[in-house]
Amino acid sequence: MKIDAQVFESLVEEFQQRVDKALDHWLPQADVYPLRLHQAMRYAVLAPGKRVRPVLVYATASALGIDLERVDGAAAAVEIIHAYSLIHDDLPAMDDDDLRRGRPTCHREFDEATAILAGDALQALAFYIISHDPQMTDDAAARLQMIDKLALFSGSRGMAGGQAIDLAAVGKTLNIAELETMHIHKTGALIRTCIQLVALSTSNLTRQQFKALDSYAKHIGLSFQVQDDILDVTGDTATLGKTQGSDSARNKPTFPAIIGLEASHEKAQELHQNALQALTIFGEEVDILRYISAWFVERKN
Ligand code: GRG
Repeated sequence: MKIDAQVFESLVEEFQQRVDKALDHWLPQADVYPLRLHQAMRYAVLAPGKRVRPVLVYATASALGIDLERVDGAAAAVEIIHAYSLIHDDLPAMDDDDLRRGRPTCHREFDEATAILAGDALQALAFYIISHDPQMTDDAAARLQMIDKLALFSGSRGMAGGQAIDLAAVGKTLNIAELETMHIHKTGALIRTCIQLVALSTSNLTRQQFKALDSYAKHIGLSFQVQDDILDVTGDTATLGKTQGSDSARNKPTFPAIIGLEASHEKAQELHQNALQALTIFGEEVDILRYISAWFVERKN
């Protein structure tokens, strides 16, 4: 399919709606016992997020000619892991935030214990989906590898580890390499997982193609975070749906704080170009991924 800006926008919408259906399917209904926990899980996951990780999953699958049914489970699982990380990140023990996705954070809407449990239960649910979804793969070894990747990239050597580095860095001076290491783990690892899960759902990908896609994912994972740091300075709370300026208020190391705003924009552009460079072995079938990279550095929320 030939992609232009309008087609891209409608595909993003289609993918967002598609994952919302999958999420609704996998999340326990709000009237199922224990009610309050299930309500909190649905509240956090189904809140209006951008769904960039599921969009990346579907976009990669469509670029590679993989049926979208095969990756519905992966799309739901990565979004659920992401939602759990947001719930826990907002807790008083971590960032202590009141606003998320334009709504009160989970612990504000419910209570702290329920929010902790909702995050815990969501993490378990993501692994349940990967281990149970019959559409993902017929190959038990591939399914095990998907579980392995999700565990590795979301755990202490991935996202949760990045969060630990982040919490330890508050009020400290990091150099740019240390800042990148933190973000590569905290944000980049889950973005890489999106592509890895899709790659595991097909046997038609060469080693060279896989490496190219992984390199693309590494670059957009970091560019997404650079842009996030920029928006913390230049965005507004209403558009962001979370409290603007909270990173600098908490004295967190960010790209603008370390290299300045202009150099941060340049860094984001450089990462975008590197991501495009990684895709040069492919043709226009992966144009959707090129558009995603541009979206990551141009987004306003
Ligand atoms: C393991 C507790 C724990 C946390 C992991 C990912 C993370 C660390 C914390 C979330 C907070 C944060 C600001 C992370 C950086 C990644 C990021 C930019 C998250 C926001 O993601 P978006 O913009 O959010 O995709 P929406 O709401 O659109 O889904």
